Amino acid sequence: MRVFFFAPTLALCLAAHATPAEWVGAKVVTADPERSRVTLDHEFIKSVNMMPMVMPFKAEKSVDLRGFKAGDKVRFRVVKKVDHLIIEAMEMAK
Ligand SMILES: [Cu+2]
Repeated sequence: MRVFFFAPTLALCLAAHATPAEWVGAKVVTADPERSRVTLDHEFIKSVNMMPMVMPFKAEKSVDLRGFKAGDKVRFRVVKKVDHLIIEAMEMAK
């Protein structure tokens, strides 16, 4: 039984040490759902200490970009993958 509990426990431990991604406000500049790419005019991103700017992002396959167009006010979460950022969630801002 013990061996079955080992892997989940380790995963939880690693997750607890990762910086939790926060929601960041942004405005859509361009959206390319076919290539899972979106250019955002984003606010300060605390988790990676990035100043506000316009920049392109790649989104995870699970993020559906079809509902977004230039000018939309959104909020998104990014995760750091080695040397780049990838969007793991994005939705319209309220
Ligand atoms: Cu940036």
